[in-house]
Amino acid sequence: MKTIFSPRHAGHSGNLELIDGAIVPAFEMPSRAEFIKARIEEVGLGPISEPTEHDLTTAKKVHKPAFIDFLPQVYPEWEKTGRTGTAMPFTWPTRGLRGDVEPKTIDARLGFYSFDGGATFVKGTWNAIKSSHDTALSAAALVQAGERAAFALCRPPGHHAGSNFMGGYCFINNAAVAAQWFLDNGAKRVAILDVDYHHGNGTQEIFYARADVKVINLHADPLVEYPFFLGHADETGQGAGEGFNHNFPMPFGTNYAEWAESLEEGCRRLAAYAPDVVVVSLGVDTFEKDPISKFRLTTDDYPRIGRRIAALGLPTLFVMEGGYAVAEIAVNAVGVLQGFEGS
Ligand code: SP5
Ligand code: ZN
Repeated sequence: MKTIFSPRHAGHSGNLELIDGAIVPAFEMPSRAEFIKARIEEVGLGPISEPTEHDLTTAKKVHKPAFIDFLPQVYPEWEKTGRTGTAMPFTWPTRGLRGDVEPKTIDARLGFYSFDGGATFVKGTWNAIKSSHDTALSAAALVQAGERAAFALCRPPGHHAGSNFMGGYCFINNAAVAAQWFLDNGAKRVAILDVDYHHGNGTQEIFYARADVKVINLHADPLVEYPFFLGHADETGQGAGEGFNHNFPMPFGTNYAEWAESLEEGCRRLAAYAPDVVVVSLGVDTFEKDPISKFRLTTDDYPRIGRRIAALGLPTLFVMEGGYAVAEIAVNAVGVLQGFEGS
């Protein structure tokens, strides 16, 4: 399987986040992608190449154009205030506040375009976001050109980013952009299978009223886990999209035998949709030793996930999402891809 990877991800580095009541170095860090790249080379998964540049036309179909235009402005505007370090929001237009008037200052606009404080910027962040977006589209083009599968080693991740907001380490929703790109290039139906530990709230929101993208999410129950405010089983889509969104929330402590029941039902519904292509939002934060998560999958389980996805028999684009047990995520993420390839 071919991999697309950009060294430009590394400029998104040194960010801080608020977690457990403290400001700490962000768990979403450059070594994540570097370990995965090294593991691909170690096991000989296949060639690794850099993305080509893609314009933001497709991104502006799944996101509001003004939101996409905001992202490259963030750090220059932050610096104009005389600040350095990590740019992050601290006020959000939640219930009872105006979400329809874009304010003018950088602090206000950061809050306006996010749902939490988890999408933070340093000087190299926009360049990394753009490279991650280009990585997804370059890998999608490989599948479009006839590869059975390809791996977009995206960093930063994307599945928490919605049509008009960032959050949860995510800025542009790489999987959603890739799905839209497949539709714009001949696919009639696309399925997104999100196996990250956290609900892919951004992906769900983007496609919620659409029947041309089926979204299947396996994740920790939002009653007790981030992102808390979306991801329940009764969210099945709306309007033309009714019946095209499928959530499988699971309790803390879920092991592979239990998780695989949701995967099986998700795959059954996916196959019934008969999509032209599958986009897998590949998070490996379901791992038992993940530092911010509470499922119990083990390293041996990840190739099993890959084998089940391969059994769908469909062209497949893997898009990297979360996973924070830094050394192990490489073995686990590449384990899914090896399992897909039959090893
Ligand atoms: C792409 C992705 O996986 N984003 C995840 C963002 C999670 N942000 C909030 C995490 C809160 C974790 N709380 C538990 C901490 C245990 N010490
Ligand atoms: Zn996650």
